[in-house]
Amino acid sequence: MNRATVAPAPEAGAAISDDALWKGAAAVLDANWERDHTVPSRTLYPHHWNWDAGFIAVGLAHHDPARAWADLHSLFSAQWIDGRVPHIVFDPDVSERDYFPGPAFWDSAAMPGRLAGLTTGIVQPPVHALAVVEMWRRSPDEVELRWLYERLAHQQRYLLERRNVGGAGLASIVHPWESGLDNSPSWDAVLGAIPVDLEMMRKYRRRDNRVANSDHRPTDADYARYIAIAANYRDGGYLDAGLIDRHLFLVECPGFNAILGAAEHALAELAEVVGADPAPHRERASKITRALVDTLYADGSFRSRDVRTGELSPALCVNGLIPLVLPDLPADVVDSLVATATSERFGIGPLPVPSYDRTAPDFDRLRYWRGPIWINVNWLLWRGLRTHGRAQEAAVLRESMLSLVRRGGYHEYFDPVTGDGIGSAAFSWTAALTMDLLTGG
Ligand code: 2M8
Repeated sequence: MNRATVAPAPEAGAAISDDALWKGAAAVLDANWERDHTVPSRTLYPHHWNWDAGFIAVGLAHHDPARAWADLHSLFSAQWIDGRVPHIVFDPDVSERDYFPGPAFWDSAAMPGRLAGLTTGIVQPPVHALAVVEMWRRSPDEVELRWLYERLAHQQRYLLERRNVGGAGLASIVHPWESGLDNSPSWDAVLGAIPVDLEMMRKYRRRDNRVANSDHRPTDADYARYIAIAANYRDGGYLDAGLIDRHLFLVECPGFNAILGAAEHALAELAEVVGADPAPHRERASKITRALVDTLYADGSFRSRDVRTGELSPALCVNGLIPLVLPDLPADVVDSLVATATSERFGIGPLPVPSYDRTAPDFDRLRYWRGPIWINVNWLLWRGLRTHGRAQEAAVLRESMLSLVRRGGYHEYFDPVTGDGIGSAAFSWTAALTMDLLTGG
């Protein structure tokens, strides 16, 4: 596939049939396929990303299942010895100049814990088991399933054991990038205590701002902190022991942990297929749900927690609604999450849920994870609503996601006021999840 190929976005406002929407999504996934994996976007993200691969595999399971299995196979081939699955697996054929921070910054080749490939040393939310259930349902491949099951379970053990920094049975993230919601207001309080060294940004050159509108991206101050936090973790050899004494960013994110719990439920299903014992997965899943409710639930939604201070973030962000994906969430908690999701703060309706509380004074409709609408998190909420029998809200959310893509194209994110597409125009997870939405899941 020619690297320059970018699938055309549907014309804004055009009445697009489901068939045309499907074909457009397939064209994006085909154009973004590279040898043994799908890139999130040709322009902004030319490597193999961790949680993107999970969402993309859900769409590929409909469109080209062999590619879904191959994509996850190549991602998990880069799993580290301790079980972590890196947040980026770098394509050795892509120039260091085409993404920052690239392999030279992460220096994973020097790390004894790495097994194969040039990678980062941080992780992302473990959505892959959810995707594998869908892949198995639509196009079973027993050899691949067995291969992946072991590695998925190893990933869970890494997150639940080595990352249980706070001791409550939840995984801590060590970097905002690990949440997938990079510049979410969820981290503002924690980041506020970390000094900004803008000199650092003169030493490095960001590439994202050269290929995307800088008003839609994280600021230089954000990036200076991202680099400082990543460098600190890297300089400690990416080791997790003793992090509490030497790392400033340690956060329990409700979205990350809800996905971790949902992954245990998915692994219980997969365990039955491969002849393993599903019971430990179910036990771990219910422990995670309990820990989430006991530790991160406050005032009708979930908040992230600074593990060093024990403080809950005051910011009400979309990650606080993601625990809806947990089937064993208590009914009163489900009710309050649905109430928040349908309130003026997030307002499931003509438009899907934004990434941040619409009524917050610093709601920013254009800046990345500080307001814009993202399809992947809405897709998780859609699954959660169906899990809890909220068919009506689920149907409204599905239709609002589809009409957004029909109008704006397969964009990376969307303006929560106008519905216009922003960010990368031919974005893989938007295309992949559109396919799943079209089939009704
Ligand atoms: C965004 O994050 C990357 C860093 O991982 C970046 O801004 O360069 C996020 O939206 C993240 O969730 C996503 O996985 C990644 C690739 O699509 O882009």
